[in-house]
This record gives sequence, C-alpha cells and structure tokens, in this order.
Amino acid sequence: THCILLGAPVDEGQRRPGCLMGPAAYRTAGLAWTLSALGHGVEDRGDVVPDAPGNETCDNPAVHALPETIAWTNALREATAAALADGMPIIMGGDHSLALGTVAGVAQHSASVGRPQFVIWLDAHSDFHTVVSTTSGNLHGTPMAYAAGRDGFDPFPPFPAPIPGENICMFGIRSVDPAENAAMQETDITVNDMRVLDEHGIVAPLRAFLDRVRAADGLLHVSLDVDFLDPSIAPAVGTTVPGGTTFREAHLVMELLHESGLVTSLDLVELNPFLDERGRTAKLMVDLVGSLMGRKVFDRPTRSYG
Ligand code: DIR
Ligand code: MN
Ligand code: MN
Ligand code: MN
Repeated sequence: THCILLGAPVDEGQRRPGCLMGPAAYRTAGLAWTLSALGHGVEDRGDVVPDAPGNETCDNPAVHALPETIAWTNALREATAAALADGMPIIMGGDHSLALGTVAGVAQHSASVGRPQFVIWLDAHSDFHTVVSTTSGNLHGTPMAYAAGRDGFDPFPPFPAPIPGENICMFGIRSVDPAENAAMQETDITVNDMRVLDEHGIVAPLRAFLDRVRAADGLLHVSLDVDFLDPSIAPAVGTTVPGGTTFREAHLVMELLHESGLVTSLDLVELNPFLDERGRTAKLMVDLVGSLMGRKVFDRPTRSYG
C-alpha cells in the first residue's frame, strides 16, 4: 500500500489546547518507520495549511471557532480527496472536527470513482451534533452528523454526497448527549455501543459490517478517536470516558480490518500529547496503525508502555 501521511494540527474543535501537537507526536513515535517496516510505501505530505478564516456566523452562540473550522474543513476535504487518488491517506490529527473535512474528501472521491462510501467510527462519542444542537459548542462533536447529511450545518459547505445510515457503523460508544440520541434514532446507523461489545464481543459485529462493505465494493474510511480506548491505556485525550476498549480488543479491531483488505483511508484523532508522559498514547496509536496495516501478534516489537 502507498500510504500518504497528512498532518492536521486542528485544535479549534474543542477547548483544551494540545491536539495541534498530534502530528508531531505521531512522527516522533515512528509512524512512517512502522509503515515502511511492514513493506508499505510512505509519503509524508507535511501538515495541511488552511486558508485564512472568513467571518461566518451562526445562530447558536455556544459555537466555538466556526470560521476556523470551516477553513480546516475546506482544506482537509481537498487534501484528502487528492491523496485518495494517489494512495491511502492517513490523517494525523488534530481533534475530531478534522473529520468534517476528511470524510467529505472521501465522499468527493467516492462520487468521482462511482463506489459507495462506508465509515467506521471508533469512538466513545457518537459525534452526532449539528451546529444548531451542540450545547458545548465544540465542533469536534459534529462530524458524523455532517457526513450523514443532517440539517443544521449552515454556514458549512454542503456535504458532497451524504452517507446513508446503513453505510455507517459506530463502535465503542458510551457517551451520547440527548439531542444526539434523538437524532440517531431516526437513522439506520449501526451503533455497536460498549454494551453490544460486552455481550457479543468484537468479531461478530465487525464482520457483519465488513461483509456489507465487501458486497457493495465500497470505500471504507476508518475514524479512530483516542477515547475509543480505555483511559487506563490511552490517557492523552481531553475527553476520557471510563469503560473503553482494552488493548487486545483494540488490536483485534485493527487486525480484522487488515484481514478484510477493505480500508482505504484512516483518521487518527483527539491525541493530546500534552496529557501524558513519554508519548505513551502516541506510541499505542502507532502500534494500532501497525496492526491495521498488517503487523501480526508475533511480529510486534517488544516495547514498554510504562
Ligand atoms: C460532547 C463530547 N458530546 C460534545 N463530544 C466529543 O461536546 O458535544 N468528545 N466528541 O470527544
Ligand atoms: Mn470523536
Ligand atoms: Mn470521542
Ligand atoms: Mn467535547
């Protein structure tokens, strides 16, 4: 696989500074080296640079950094679509608002090649707010709703080709606000919350979704939020939620995704390297990418997570 690294130092989608250091942390933790050691080609296109923000406004006074987020959305949509034409984009975030742009970029590419788009959302949160419904005002809580074509995104550019609910699968969910929950009930999105994973494990729910992607010859975008993982193994994220996936559950997700051969793009989001020590969470995220890209249990280098 030709892997294309895109830095997305987006920090405006929430209010705890530090996600802007994410791309540097992934580079420092050896993401490129990990991919080349697995036999992949690696091209680091550097950090995406947005245009200067405009002066857009909206009716919800809670909303934070709207013009900056729109500027990132436009820049990341174009960078992701361009990278998909050349290989497999791996977006090194940055907070999750970057997915407003990356998922739109995949949608643009998907329309141009005539293949349906699928998304797997690995997150504690459903990120299904709109600009209108968000009470925190943090736009990192909105990208899944934008991609699903919900109303309430003025003055964002229209999402290129809204993704049908059947093509969206959420995994690891355990924190959903009431307005998000109400809106999700109206969709066909598959929500594999932690309760589902407790009961059925990772394998059956994930295989069921991957079978649908394969049958449709779809493009599969993976959006991996650090808080998908339990905070005990991945503390470097601003919005920790107890009861997340374990080390082995997370690697198993990645291994199954690799075996499927279906993944065409990847977001790594919400890492705040300022919140832990010695790059522990960054290193874990890089190792998870290793599993996603073909590393087997017996290939894993010995490494301390302390
Ligand atoms: C909460 C938290 N639902 C909000 N969201 C996210 O602010 O809208 N935290 N995505 O990571
Ligand atoms: Mn998220
Ligand atoms: Mn989250
Ligand atoms: Mn938030």
